[in-house]
Amino acid sequence: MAYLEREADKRSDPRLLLAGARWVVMVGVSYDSLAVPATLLNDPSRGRIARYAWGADYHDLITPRLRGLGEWASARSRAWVDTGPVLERAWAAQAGLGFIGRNTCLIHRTRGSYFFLGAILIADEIALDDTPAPAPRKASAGCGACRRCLDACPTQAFPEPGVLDARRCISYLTIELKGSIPVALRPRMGNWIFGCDVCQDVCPYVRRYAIPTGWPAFRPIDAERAAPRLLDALAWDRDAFNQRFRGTALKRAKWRGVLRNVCVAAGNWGDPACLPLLERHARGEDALVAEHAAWAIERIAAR
Ligand code: B12
Ligand code: SF4
Ligand code: SF4
Repeated sequence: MAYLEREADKRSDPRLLLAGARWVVMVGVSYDSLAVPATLLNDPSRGRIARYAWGADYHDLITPRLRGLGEWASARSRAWVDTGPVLERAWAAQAGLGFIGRNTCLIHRTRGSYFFLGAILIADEIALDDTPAPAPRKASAGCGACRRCLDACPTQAFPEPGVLDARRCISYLTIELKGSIPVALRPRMGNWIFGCDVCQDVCPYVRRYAIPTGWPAFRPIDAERAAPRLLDALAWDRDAFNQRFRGTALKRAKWRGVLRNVCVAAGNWGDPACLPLLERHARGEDALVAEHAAWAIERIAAR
């Protein structure tokens, strides 16, 4: 994630992104879908996908709408969701959308944290209408004495409350990391094959207040989109993967990245039924996938 370092100056001064920037509009778009039962998601014979990626790719859906809103408000604007060098959580907290929890997510006190953040930068003066402004919202409810996320994180990625060591985070390991997953962390990854929701799933704000998204496109078309069977996933070739996940956020990790993760999940499941497919991948041309398949075979044998 070297891009984080490269654009530090822009992150700390939005005027470097848009000359004369005067306003920041922060938007939250819920992606939570309660459609898939936890028993299915936790089934070790299935590979689990983080909720935000169950439906259509949020970049494709949200970015044009943010841009449209920016253009409507001003002749000079820029907008991003997740892709821009902007401190989305810090800005959202300042805008009153919520507080930054010990799990480092932006949490709304009556919506939880299963929502994307979008940012619009606006350079011109906005003509405000006469509608009375809503009473200023208290940004913070806060974590209080709770530390559920810190204790539940499978890879112990929080060295201290509110600080995430991304190198240990399953989200980083399954999506951002392009090379080999550290062997010591593989058994802790359980059945996650793309992203991770544990530190949000356990959060009382999420458990109490999560509401289904109003955007049908973020709902999975079926349970297989949220947690495909590992035996099916091991059999996908590049074309099958691309066809299944076209237009979703999974294309970011690409077929070989997801297959690498599927091998780890298969090793953690430990069922010998995976062996024929794993052996095929262990003999395959892709060295990265082959190494993870060999690891899984050893782990199943050790059981
Ligand atoms: C890099 C990144 C990751 C990394 C690192 C995450 C992390 N916690 O740092 C990895 C790959 C691990 C990751 C994982 C996930 N991510 Co992510 N990620 C990002 C990304 C692209 C950049 C974050 C960033 O800038 N980090 C760098 C540090 C320096 O910035 P920061 O922590 O945000 O800000 C702090 C400091 O800057 C400082 N600060 C405050 N004010 C100021 C002012 C100045 C001038 C300066 C210099 C500093 C400063 O305090 C801030 C708050 O602590 C953002 C999108 C974005 N552009 O913001 C999404 C984003 C944070 N991710 C998101 C999501 C959904 C996830 C996952 C839930 C996905 C999943 N299910 O697998 C997980 C959650 C893991 C977790 N517990 O955080 C959402 C969060 C939504 C929310 N409600 O909070 C975001 C906002 C994307 C989006 N647009 O929706 N992510
Ligand atoms: S997303 Fe998962 S691995 Fe990452 S910090 Fe949260 S619980 Fe830990
Ligand atoms: S689980 Fe508890 S400590 Fe963690 S973010 Fe939620 S309220 Fe805060």
